[in-house]
Amino acid sequence: MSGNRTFTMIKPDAMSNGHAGKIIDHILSAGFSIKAMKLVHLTKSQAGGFYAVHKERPFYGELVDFMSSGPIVAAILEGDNAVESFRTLIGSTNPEEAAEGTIRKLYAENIGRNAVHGSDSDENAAIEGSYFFSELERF
Ligand code: FUP
Repeated sequence: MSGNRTFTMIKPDAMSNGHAGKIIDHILSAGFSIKAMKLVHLTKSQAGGFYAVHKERPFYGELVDFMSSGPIVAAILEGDNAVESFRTLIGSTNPEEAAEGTIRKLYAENIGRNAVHGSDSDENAAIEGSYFFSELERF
């Protein structure tokens, strides 16, 4: 059975381009509700920890530099079949391949600066949510 929660981040490119409000509106209009949300500026070490699974990938250094380059908005979202339906809403990792109308198609700059994150499994949604929010904050 699929879960009803996922984790997202509005990344530094979308923040500095002034797209955060439109992205939140897009998410709410799609029927998700916000269970937790905060603005944070990750250190390199915190960004590296979040993306530790990609440590051996060639883009890891660039990804960590980018994700610690400015503030982000982190949030836990609730909705039916949340992980899969949110990944459909945001579109492919590479905005050039993302479907029309998806958040990445609308707001991402490129595959690295791709506006938003969405968890890829229920298990990772729980791990990622607890990376940013204490038990008290995850109501
Ligand atoms: P996604 O699940 O769509 O966020 O994509 P991945 O988990 O494959 O990648 C995580 C992040 O690494 C992406 F959001 C951006 C970055 N990345 C690159 O910079 N280059 C790549 O070729 C692939 C991913």
